[in-house]
Amino acid sequence: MFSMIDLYSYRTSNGRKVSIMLAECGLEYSLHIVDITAGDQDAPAFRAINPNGRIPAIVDRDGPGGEPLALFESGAILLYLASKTGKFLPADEADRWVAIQWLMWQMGGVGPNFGQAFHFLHQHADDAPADAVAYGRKRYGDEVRRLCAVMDARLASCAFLAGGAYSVADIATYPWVALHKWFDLDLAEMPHLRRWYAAIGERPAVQRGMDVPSRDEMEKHAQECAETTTKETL
Ligand SMILES: N[C@@H](CCC(=O)N[C@@H](CS)C(=O)NCC(=O)O)C(=O)O
Repeated sequence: MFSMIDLYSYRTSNGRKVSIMLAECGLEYSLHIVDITAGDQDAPAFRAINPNGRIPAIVDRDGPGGEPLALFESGAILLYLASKTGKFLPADEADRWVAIQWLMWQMGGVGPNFGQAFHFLHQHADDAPADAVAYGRKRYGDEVRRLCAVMDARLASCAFLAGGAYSVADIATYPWVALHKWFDLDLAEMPHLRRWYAAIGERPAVQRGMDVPSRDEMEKHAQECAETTTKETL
C-alpha cells in the first residue's frame, strides 16, 4: 500500500512515541527500519533526513502546501501530527499550552534522564571505571525516581498528564515508563502513575505502536541486510 508518511524508526522508546501517535491518529505509513545497533543512523541517506543522526524521523510527502516535509525530534513530530490531524492536543488555548508544557517536560527531563540511567545500568562500556558507573547510576537513577514522583503527584489530581484528556504528553511519556522494570521501579509504590500506565497500556493503538518494528520485522530486516552485504562482498 502507498502511504504518504515514511517513518524511520527502531524498537526504542523515542521511536515508539511516533509509532503510537501514527496508530492513534489512524495514519497509514511506510516503516523504514534504522538499525541503530548497526550504525544505520550514520548512513548519508538517513543523515539527509535527520542531520542529527537519531531516530525517529518522518517524511510526510503530503506536508504543508502539499510539499514534502522531513522532520526529526520526536516532540516536534508529535506536535506536527497533532496539528495535521487535529488530535491529541487540546483545542482550548490554555489547555493546549499545558499539554505542550508536559510534552516539553518529557522531552527535556524524562527522555534524557531515563536514557542516561538506562545507559549506566545496562549499556556502559565493559572497561568504564567502576566509580564513574556508580556515580552515573546514582545521579540518573535519583532523577528517574524524582521524575516518577512528579508524575505520580500530577496524576493524583488528573486523569492524564495534561489534565482531563489523553494527549501527546502521555504518548511521549508512556514508552519510557514502560521500561520501569529495567530501572527497578515498583509502580505499586506510585498508585496514580500505575493507574495511568495501566489505562494507557490498554489502548489498542498503544499496543500496536509499542510493537514497531515488530520482532519479525527486525529479523527480516537483519536477513535482508545480511544478504545485501553478502552480495556486495562476492
Ligand atoms: N531527542 C531525540 C532523541 C532521539 C534519540 O536519542 N534516539 C536514539 C534512540 S532512542 C538514537 O537514535 N540513538 C542512536 C545513537 O545513539 O547513535 C528525540 O526525541 O527524537
